[in-house]
Amino acid sequence: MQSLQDKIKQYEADIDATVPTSADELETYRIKYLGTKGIVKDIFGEMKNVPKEQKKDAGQLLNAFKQKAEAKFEEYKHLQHSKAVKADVQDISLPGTTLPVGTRHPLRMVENKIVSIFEKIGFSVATGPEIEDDWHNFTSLNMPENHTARDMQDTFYVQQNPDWVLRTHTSSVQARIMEQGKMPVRVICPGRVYRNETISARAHCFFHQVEGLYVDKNVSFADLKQTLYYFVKEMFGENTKVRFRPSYFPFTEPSAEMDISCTVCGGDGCSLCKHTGWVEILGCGMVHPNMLRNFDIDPEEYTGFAFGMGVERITQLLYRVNDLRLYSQNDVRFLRQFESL
Ligand code: 2U9
Repeated sequence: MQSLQDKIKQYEADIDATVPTSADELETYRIKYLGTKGIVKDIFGEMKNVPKEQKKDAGQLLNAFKQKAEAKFEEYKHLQHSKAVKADVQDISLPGTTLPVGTRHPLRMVENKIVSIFEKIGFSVATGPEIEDDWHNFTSLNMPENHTARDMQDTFYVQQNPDWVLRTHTSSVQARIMEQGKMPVRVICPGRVYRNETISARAHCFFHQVEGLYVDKNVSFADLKQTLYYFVKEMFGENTKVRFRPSYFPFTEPSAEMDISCTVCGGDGCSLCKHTGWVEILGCGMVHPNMLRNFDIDPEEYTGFAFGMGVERITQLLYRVNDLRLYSQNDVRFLRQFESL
């Protein structure tokens, strides 16, 4: 009995001295005293050696010891959750994780550049819907029903309503501006347009345009030429040469296509310019009098010029991208090449 009392005293002193500070330390304590092979169990086993007349006292002693051991565990039980809490705490002194930063899409960069060039000479940006009605996409633009120019454009029709189309050009935005009837008009219209084409390196079912329109009193073909000369020098460099060839567009009369000296060979002849030294970059012309009448504007009082270009074409000439599909595949190996621009 004496030795049992001594043992318990020692263990109790040990329990008093134990101050667990973590879930792990508490678990070590639990296993040591309260586990299936722990001290409490072990010491209860010693009851069998206690003489019969002392068993009652010994039992009380052991129960008190067991309660003390359990009370200690209960006192620090809250530490069991400390692991989860700890994991939630952030070390705010650690350096931040760097996230990969995206870059502007090459088409967007080129579009921004085109727009900023025209903004410098007083054009403002106008945008409009990509789903258009027949009037704004065709009829108001001098392309009445059955006009052959409609066939040139491989239109996507909206199934629910045959009057609706995916716009085939951003000219529909200019139509909406003209409709407002506020003169003068000097707008630039960037945006995505759609054509029902089989996708290949040279054709896609959507592409991007920037179209411009200037309508005022006394606007002449000379104004058109000077505006486009300025654009070409800003976009492709001071030494770039320019030429105009007669063409046809339903919106304009007279109409022209504009070429610049080849951006790859500078005019000497290469595969890009098919050995001509020239590459086509845009279409343009004087706004057709019928169009002005469609918007209740008197062609005797007002004249205007308009032009349109494909952003993919300009990007191809600047960066030699030779496959239209690359623009929409989102392959980062392609996109990263434009990171530093
Ligand atoms: C209004 C008045 C005039 C828009 C014009 C072009 C010439 C033109 C295309 C050529 C190839 C763009 O990249 S492309 O698809 N466009 O050449 N567009 S004049 O003239 C307008 C438009 C609206 C009210």
